[in-house]
Amino acid sequence: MTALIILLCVFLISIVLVQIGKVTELTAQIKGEREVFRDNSKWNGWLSVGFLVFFLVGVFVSAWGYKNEMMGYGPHESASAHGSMLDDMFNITLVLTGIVFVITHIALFWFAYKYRWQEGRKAQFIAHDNRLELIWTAVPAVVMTILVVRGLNAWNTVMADVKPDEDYMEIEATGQQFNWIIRYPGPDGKLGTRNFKLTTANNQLGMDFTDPKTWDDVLPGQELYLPVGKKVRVRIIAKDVLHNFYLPHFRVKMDAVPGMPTYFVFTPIKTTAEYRNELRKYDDFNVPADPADPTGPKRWEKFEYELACAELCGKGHYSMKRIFKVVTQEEYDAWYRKQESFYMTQIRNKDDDPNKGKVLDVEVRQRAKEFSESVKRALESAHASDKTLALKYVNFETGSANLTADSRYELDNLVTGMNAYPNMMIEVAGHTDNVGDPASNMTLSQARAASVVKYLTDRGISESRLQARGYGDTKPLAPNDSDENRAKNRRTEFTILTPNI
Ligand SMILES: [Cu+2]
Repeated sequence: MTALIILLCVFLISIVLVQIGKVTELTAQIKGEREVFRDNSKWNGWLSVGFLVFFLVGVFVSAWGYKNEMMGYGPHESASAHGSMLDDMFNITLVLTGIVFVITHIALFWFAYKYRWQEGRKAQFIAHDNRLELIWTAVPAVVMTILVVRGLNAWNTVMADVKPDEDYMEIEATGQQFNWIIRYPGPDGKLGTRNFKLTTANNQLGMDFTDPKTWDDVLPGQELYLPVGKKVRVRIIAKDVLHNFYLPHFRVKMDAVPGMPTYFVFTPIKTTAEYRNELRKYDDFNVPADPADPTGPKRWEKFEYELACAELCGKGHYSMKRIFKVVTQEEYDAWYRKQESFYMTQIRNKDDDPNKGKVLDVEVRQRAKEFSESVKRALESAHASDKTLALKYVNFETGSANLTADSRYELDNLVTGMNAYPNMMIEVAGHTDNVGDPASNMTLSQARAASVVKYLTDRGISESRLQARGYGDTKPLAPNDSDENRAKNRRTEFTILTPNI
């Protein structure tokens, strides 16, 4: 129906226009062609001026109306140290081209009015004018030079890599269809080596676990944190197709190219909370975030810094969104402490661990710390049951009392503990499962406890502080009904005999 009415209107308007044309022709015949031509020229001149005013006013009114959508202005101020530099560049270009735009439009339409056809006026032809040529060549050249020099300066500042002695943190972003895998270095501050040939379903980044730097690397969950005011260098990598690492609020945008690592360095200067507080001032952000829930949180309260992929990389492109929370250093440290090493939690001692069967330095350090803490706790405890501690990493060769090479780490911790508490006396106890003959189990467990005691006395601990005792299969921790339980029952323990230290 609407379409029909529109068609009808168009038809009627065309008829009116045709009729006006006919009337004009008739008047021309009556009044004389020349007079009509002069009137038309005058009208066209005035219409040009009218259009000029209407157009320029419209341009400024709409620019004012949309000012809050412009980058670097109002709610769209940059949240990174270099961001305002880029915004300023856009704004200076906008102002300069804006001035040219206004002048050329005024000139165009004002000239159309001023030099409209008039009786007896003749056009003047200028074939060549050196002065004019010079002006309209030199002025744009100077303006362009200023813009280009500023642009180059901004480019060099924004794209500069970190200097070797600078304080910064490095993270890695790997784009793949369809998510970003973000890697943080562990406490060593260094990201471990990668090799694409090592990529498996469990090791999607192809991290090289023979490199100790990978052992503490962290792959955080959905929530990513950055400390405010800290320079961040992002290594950007793509696994499959082109992606683009885009953090619009920080004015960070860099292609992720397969086979060619890129990077971007930026410093967040506003925490998420500070940015929300700024948005709060604007009406646009004081509406409910979810229109279906009018009493729910406002838009400014739900604001988050987003990471997007700005390359149309495939069907699931939109789902590459991630959230970066910018927080104070203390909040960041608290979050970072909760993160666990990917290697230690997902790979260690599984089939694809190249270090399977080896004790790593970090584990030696970690176990030493845990050991001394548990001895301290046992000494402080009033309960007799807390005084017995397992020597979890002390093992023997099958069927013999010979200690395995790796047992020394924990036994050295025990030596350290005995030296730290010179009055501490202990009983070392050997236990077996119920496989085999009870009498020989008893003998074996006794021999194993004695092996441990010998290790300690060899390292200078007085024999008077040590007792070795074999319990055979008489004190199982669990019923000997499964391999798992039998493994639990085969154990070496020590009990602190001195009640108070
Ligand atoms: Cu993508």
